[in-house]
Amino acid sequence: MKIERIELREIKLPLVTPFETSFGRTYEREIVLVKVYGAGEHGWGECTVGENPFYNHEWANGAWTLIRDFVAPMVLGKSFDQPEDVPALTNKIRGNKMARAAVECAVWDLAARQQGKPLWQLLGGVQEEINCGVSLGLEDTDAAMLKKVEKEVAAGYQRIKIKIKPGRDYEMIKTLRKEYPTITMSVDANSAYSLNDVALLKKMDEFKLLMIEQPLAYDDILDHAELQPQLQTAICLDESILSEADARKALALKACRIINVKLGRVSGHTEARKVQAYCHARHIPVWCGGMLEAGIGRAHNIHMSTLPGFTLPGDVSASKRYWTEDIITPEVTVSPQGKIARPAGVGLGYEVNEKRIEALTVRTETITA
Ligand code: OSB
Ligand code: MG
Repeated sequence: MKIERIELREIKLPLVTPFETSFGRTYEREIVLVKVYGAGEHGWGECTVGENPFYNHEWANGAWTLIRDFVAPMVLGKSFDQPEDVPALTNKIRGNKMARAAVECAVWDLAARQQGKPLWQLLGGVQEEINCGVSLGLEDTDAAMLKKVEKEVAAGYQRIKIKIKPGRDYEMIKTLRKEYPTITMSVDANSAYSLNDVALLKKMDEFKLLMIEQPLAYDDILDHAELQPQLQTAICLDESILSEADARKALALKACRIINVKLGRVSGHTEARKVQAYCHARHIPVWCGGMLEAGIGRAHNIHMSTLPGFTLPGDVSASKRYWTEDIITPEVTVSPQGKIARPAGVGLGYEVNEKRIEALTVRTETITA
């Protein structure tokens, strides 16, 4: 394979409802899209960075510059056999995995199109449908939270994840649990707590949560290893797992019992498959996390989620929960049983709506070999 041209495009896309986590509130997404060209075909990737460097070190404007100045020159014009060879072309770059993943994922789509296969087939996906949950952002009142839970339970989602932060945790979850004693529920702290909060975190065992996601620092596996044996509830690591090597360390230290795989966070499909395989061999369940992706990123997540071991419901849910109109057709829909069917078409298996993308575009840049 050889990449002849990379097009960068930034779009602005308002969320239908703002999304609040312990690190901030998002009203509108700024999304960097990547289109790669090779041998008369093209492939799409979506950079999963946030608008600011609060979830991790990366952010949209930084990712744009990094892809343009470093990732693109390292990939363009190079001959390689398969998409698995792309990470090695860019691994001189430290960190910046979401920026690198945007290009790597686009190359996977390109390879699938060149071979006339659906992406899931190229990845080795086995599941015909994927299990879906939702991630619910923070609301100021418990009444507003309850309303959101009610809506998503009625829609059929298999698991409800609630964002928590200090001051919006124990009492709020208690209220939700009282109303919904039997639904599968989890919480996500996005690193808002420390080992000083062990007593509070232990108290949450009474809610029989499926997991508590990333309670402690984003870069700290060791403190999670100290916390996990003190809790009945399973810890799931999100921010702390950037690679198969991190998964190995977290499992060796028993820092978690579940791992959230985010394509961008681990630098793309190649590494995501390694994390999945490592966990699967050790009977550690994984699930696909979300980063408020538009359709291209969402489609990549769906393909990844067909791999064995993605058994727990992920954060990948219907397009309409995020956007008045998505950038792919058909939009992603979820069945009343809370499942998404894997697409049958070539590559991503969804049509990229270039007209819609053009209308949302705030800047473009083309880089050639
Ligand atoms: O921690 O999983 C997270 C969104 C932005 C940043 C981090 C996270 C999230 C979500 C949203 O939980 C998942 C989604 O619906 O895409
Ligand atoms: Mg998370």
